[in-house]
Amino acid sequence: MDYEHVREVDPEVADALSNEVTRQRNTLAMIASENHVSEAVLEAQGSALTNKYAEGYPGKRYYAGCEYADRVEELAIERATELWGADHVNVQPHSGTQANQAVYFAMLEPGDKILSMELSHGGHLSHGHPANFTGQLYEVESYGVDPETGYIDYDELHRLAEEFDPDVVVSGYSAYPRTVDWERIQAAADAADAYHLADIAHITGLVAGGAHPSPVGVADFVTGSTHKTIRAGRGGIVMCDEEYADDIDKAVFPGGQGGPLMHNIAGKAVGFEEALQPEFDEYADQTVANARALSDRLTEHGFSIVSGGTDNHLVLVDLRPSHPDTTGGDAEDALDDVGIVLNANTVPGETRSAFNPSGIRIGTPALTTRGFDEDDIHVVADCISRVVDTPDDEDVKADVAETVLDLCEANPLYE
Ligand code: DSN
Repeated sequence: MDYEHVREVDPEVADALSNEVTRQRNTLAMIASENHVSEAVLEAQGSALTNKYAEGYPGKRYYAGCEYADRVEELAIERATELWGADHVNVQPHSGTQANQAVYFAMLEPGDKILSMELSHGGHLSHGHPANFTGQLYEVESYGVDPETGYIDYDELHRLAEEFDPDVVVSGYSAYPRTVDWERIQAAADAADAYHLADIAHITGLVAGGAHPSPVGVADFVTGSTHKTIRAGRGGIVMCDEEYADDIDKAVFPGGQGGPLMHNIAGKAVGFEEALQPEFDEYADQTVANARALSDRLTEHGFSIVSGGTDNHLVLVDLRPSHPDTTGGDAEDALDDVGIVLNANTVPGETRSAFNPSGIRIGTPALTTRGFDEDDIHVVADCISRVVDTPDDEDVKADVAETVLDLCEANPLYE
């Protein structure tokens, strides 16, 4: 990846692009929402389809010359339908947030009510945060996890649904490490005669690979991102029953977006084809096995894991019991210094700020793509523990940085 054409025109950007590839090769990407797509997906996203305007849908475009755009979008839709089994799929949302926006725009009026997970308990900005359009257009009530167990408090969620009487209940999370019981959330939505939007952004790949139960066929709407655990081109997706198909399509275009990003839709099609291969189920299972191995090993090192473990691709560590003087930001910075890239994260019962919270969120999707197994993950957990225990010890950091490089070289990326 030497970006020779870019280099001829713009050496500064070429340097940044190749430095980014080197950074990804030589560091451990443990941000739970990130992954490494294949070179096939990269190529599709860098294709000439970026030049094409294709407002509308396959066979019903507002511009000429869309025959190949149509083919690519039809393939993305067919493959998504096979992967997740929904009646209707829209692959045009530019992101997961815009997928959610389409559902709200299709089904709600300004002032309607959303019941969703509190951000610091694992929710998402686009589920009703005051700084997001959702928090400004709609009335929002939050549910959360049980402070003792770290699991969703489904009884309280049900009670809130009856009391608040929402128009939509949102499930699906950004920092929740446990299996979601879609049926119990559907029961709460039914009790309020509300729609149920399941945002599976983080776990699209786990659901497609059979490593997490699917909300398709339970919730009215299922949204997601296409570049996280599913490892396809960057963007979003909306799935729904046939009865909502027209409303959703109109809400995506022309309701919320103009021309679709056809090059990214090509990347989605290619990534979905990869995810349809039998190996992808093994990838999904290994991602979860690696997260469990990480959680178990960090527990042995004395870390406090929110909910006591994980059922999915991420581990949420509350640093307060084991490292009361270390913030999530301190840990993020010290680990970044040695090539372990993750993010500081709020934890349930947060006592610091969203900007410098008390936890770290650690994900295994990208390392699993590189071929890491449980033994490798144990080494990574040992590295995390050493650095967080002694964030200012430069000798420890130098030693860990060497181990990180060894792991990267043993599991190469974009050779
Ligand atoms: N930025 C994503 C995450 O890290 O969870 C969500 O959009």
